[in-house]
Amino acid sequence: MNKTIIVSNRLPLQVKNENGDFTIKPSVGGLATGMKSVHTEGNGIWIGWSGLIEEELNPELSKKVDTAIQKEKCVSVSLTEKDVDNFYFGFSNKTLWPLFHYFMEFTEFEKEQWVSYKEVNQKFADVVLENLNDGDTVWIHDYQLLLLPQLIKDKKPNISIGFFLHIPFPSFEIFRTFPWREELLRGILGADLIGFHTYDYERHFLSSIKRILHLDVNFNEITYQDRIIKVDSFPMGIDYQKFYNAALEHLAKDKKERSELQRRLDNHFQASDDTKLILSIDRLDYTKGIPNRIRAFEHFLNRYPQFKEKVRLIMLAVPSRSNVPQYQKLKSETDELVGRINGKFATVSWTPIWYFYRSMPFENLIDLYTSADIAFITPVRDGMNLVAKEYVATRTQQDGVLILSEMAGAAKEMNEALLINPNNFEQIADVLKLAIEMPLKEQQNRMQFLQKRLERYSVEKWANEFIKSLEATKKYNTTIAKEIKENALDEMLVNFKNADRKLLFLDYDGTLVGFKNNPSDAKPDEELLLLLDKLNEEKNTDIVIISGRDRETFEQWFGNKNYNLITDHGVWLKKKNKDWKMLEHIKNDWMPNILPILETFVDRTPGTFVEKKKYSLAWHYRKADPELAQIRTIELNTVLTSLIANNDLSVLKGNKVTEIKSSSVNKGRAASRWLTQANYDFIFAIGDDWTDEYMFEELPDSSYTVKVGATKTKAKYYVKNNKSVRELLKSFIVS
Ligand code: GDG
Repeated sequence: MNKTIIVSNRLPLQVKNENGDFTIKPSVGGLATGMKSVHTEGNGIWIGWSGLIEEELNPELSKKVDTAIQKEKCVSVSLTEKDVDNFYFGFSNKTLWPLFHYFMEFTEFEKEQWVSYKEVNQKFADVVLENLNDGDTVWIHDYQLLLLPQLIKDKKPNISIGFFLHIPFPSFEIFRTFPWREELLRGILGADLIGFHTYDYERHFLSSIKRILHLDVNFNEITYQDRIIKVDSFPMGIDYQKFYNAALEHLAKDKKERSELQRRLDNHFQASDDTKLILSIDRLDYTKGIPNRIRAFEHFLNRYPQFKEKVRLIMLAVPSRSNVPQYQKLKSETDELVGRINGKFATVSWTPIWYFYRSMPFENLIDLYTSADIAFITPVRDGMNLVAKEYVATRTQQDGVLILSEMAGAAKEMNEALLINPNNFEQIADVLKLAIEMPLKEQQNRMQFLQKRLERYSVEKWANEFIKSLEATKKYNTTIAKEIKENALDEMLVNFKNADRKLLFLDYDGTLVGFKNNPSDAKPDEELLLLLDKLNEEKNTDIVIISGRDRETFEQWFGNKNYNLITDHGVWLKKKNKDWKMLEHIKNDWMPNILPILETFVDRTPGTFVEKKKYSLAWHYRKADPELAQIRTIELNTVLTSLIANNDLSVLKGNKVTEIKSSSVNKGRAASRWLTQANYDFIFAIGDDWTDEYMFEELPDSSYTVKVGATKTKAKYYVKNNKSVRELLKSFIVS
């Protein structure tokens, strides 16, 4: 039975070592809840680190722990203390975490830690591969395991792999500073589906893919090696019912059953009728904007002194990564700030900030959520932020106000919250006042909208949507052409040998030679000429180089050769031992009208130029900014629409080039015309570009049509790149 393997840095378990006695409890975090159905279905397993280091365990204990972990359908990856220091506290939390959250000043680039990151990703890969069977699906989570997708894909190319990043993906301008950027991106590209919380992170990622790896991206699909990789956004939800029901139960409790914390909160409300409680909950992390929040609250008390002794900020900061120096500094800064502000404003009966530096049991979390009039969530950068969503889910009376930083991923789907810029203290002070004074009706209106969406798009739904989308990529990748190798290649060569009359159509740019920044630099090299000479001498074999290039260029390059040539997309033909002949009589009186338009595009798009051919005009944008070029091509198409219809022209979108030419010529027509000359029983055509699709489409079904690069095509087969084209052509040489 096929299964899903979930992989994350930590297992969803709490393993405690108390003097050699181990207790294992499933942890109840959002991710574990969301993945529950995926994890428990069939033979599903979860692979990750248990939290115990190798040094803590002898072989006997280790076995004991593993057995207990297995009972929870989990498998542990064993890590040493050094691994944890360098891979987790080091590279994950001193490099990737700050860099991806735009904290460049905290980012360390240490080679030793990078090496450890690679080694630990390999350790994870080894455990996954040990537990993997054909037909299984793997879902990898988060920034600690960015290299894992490719490590698995290398060994098991047919396994379907999903990857989800829980933190932001930064803008290209930030990501480009990372020394091992290519390797990291290629690591992620081992996945078939790559998920982010928001569209912004998705487009930042795609932008890096285009600019750093120069890969083709078509909307949200990346063509890479022989696969199409899908990139999409899946905003993670929460276990809505769990929070909603816990809040209902909490409110139904009578006084005696209430927790100590709740009793203290109740006392606060007894102080006066118009008292308000403002709540924040987060891990003590510099991304969460804790010092900013405290300063903004100070600013609020100064600006609106009427709220002194009425409002209180209750701040729960959960200890986190306290081995990392930046976190220690943040802790002292927070302590100091809270101390200073409480010292400055406190009265005998009131302290403005209640600050807890600890984690609390779930029950207390619910006490806080249900008691707070306002949730005050102000990260300076946050992948999603689930606390904001949890607060909303506990508001069973639909009262309460959510103030949320627009820098949190959650802000994208929580428009009814009061959105703030965490660096704008004036705005925050005004918004706090607005929240305190917001009429109940308005609170309820906003809450209703927020709750509806959260209830619908729960964490379970999130997980299922991701898996559904991953399933869909499987079908997708089987519909693209097959790579021509092994059996298919052998069969083709046998047919070639046995055929009486053979025909090979060969496209030039991007097929026989690679792309150069300047088209005139793509001259045939010695190796290619030798290969073409040999093919040309094969018995009963016609080779035809069929190209959009102009006659003059081919004459210059191949004038002393005896090849069959078709140029200008099919306008000119030169047969072996014959002179050039015009196949189509084409007008080019349209060119003076179109050229100035293209020139305005060149002026506005750095790195582009127009190639003036005899029968067509080509606008090349290989060296331009890929995103700008994409926008400009759409724009150009719109501008040309009416002109091309009136002049019987067509616009061809080639490989980083848009070409305008007469509709009545194309490689398909030229190829069909060639076929009428003889009775070929073996036909082969190879090309890389849209212009070659006409040829693939027109040739008889029995032909071998081959695309260079694994993209959507009408061809039956593909080869990876120019190098493989030459290898393939060599195999036709018999004599
Ligand atoms: C990362 C991304 C993204 C907090 N204190 C206590 C406690 N919590 C629970 C909350 C909430 C969770 O921890 C915190 O989740 P966040 O989403 O707010 O933040 P990160 O930990 O930074 O998570 C983040 C998330 O991944 C998911 O993709 O949203 O952007 O940074 O569920 O309730 N739970 C208990 N006691 C506490 O004291 N029991």
